[in-house]
Amino acid sequence: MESETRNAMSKVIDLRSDTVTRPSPAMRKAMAEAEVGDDVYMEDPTVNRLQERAAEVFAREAALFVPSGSMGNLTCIMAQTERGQELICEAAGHVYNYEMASLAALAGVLPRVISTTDGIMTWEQIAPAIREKIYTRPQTALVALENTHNMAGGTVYPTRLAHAICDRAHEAGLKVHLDGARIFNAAVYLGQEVAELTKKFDSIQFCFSKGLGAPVGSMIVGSNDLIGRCRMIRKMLGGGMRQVGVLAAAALVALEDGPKRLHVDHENAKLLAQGLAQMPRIHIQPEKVQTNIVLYDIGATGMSSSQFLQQLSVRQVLGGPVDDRRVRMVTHLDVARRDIEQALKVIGEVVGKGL
Ligand code: TLP
Repeated sequence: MESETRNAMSKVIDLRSDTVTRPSPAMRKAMAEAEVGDDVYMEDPTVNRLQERAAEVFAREAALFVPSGSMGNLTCIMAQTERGQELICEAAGHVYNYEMASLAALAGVLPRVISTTDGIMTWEQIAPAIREKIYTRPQTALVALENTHNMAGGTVYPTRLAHAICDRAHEAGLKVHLDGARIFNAAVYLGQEVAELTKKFDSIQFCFSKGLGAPVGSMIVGSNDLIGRCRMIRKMLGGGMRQVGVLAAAALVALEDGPKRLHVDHENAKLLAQGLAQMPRIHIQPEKVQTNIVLYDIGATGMSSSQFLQQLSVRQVLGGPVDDRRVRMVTHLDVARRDIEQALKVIGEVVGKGL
């Protein structure tokens, strides 16, 4: 009781990311009771169950549990490229900006980036970036899309557009990878199944540890052949895990229960965006918020984003900087509507007060 009171008093509203959620009581119970074995021998029954279930949900042959989204993306890139080849991705994409340049440092692949306003590439933008087949040129091997697009504010690929990119890329002899860290958010927004959204991609990576609420882990989904190659690359990267069923158990709960409540995060993000739109010196277009990520510009307040965020953090509200003017807030399982109302009150105070 005493600790509950202390928690309530010191409640921080953490909107830095949907990665910050703590495992739910159902996840903790599943973790405690998980049957385990050595997954490098492929003998962990809970991991095997999770992989089979993920393959089933995505209507694919196979799946592979990996420690993180970053390792999932890198593993898929390495499985589908050779050193010295090129990968086409969006300029604000995660694989290019937030994975320690692993695609260059470890995969030996050169990124060719395409700038867009909303993170959504079209085939018309991609086609001119494909290299000619001249032997002195690096050769394009892979196109990587991100759905939802994190740093464009959780934007969603229209399914027909993503399918068309896959079809055209395949005709051009290229593979297509999906960084689907938040693909379930996209599915909820579109009212479509993840299997439908992703059916034409050669490799898919999705995260359990974002909106779905698990503490750790991501999944690669694709053909038996792809997953066989990814298993070897995962081991090469040090990602072969042993009695990891304790984590897979939480991920199984996340996979079954997580998608059902993502619409709540989207409603909370809308509420936040609409509240922000009414504040002086904050620039945001709330109609552009599609899922659980809210980006807004605080430049007109005269504060930098780090100064602004510092003012919020002393009042127990946390967000993250995108750049000097822009701030990102992400809704998730551990924030309720009343937390958003409180965050708006605090932001209103800070904006009203200025520096
Ligand atoms: N994103 C994190 C940060 O790294 C920015 C966040 O807080 O949003 N793909 C996408 C689209 C992601 O947003 C992330 C994480 C990853 C891959 C990597 O996942 P992890 O953190 O599990 O390696």
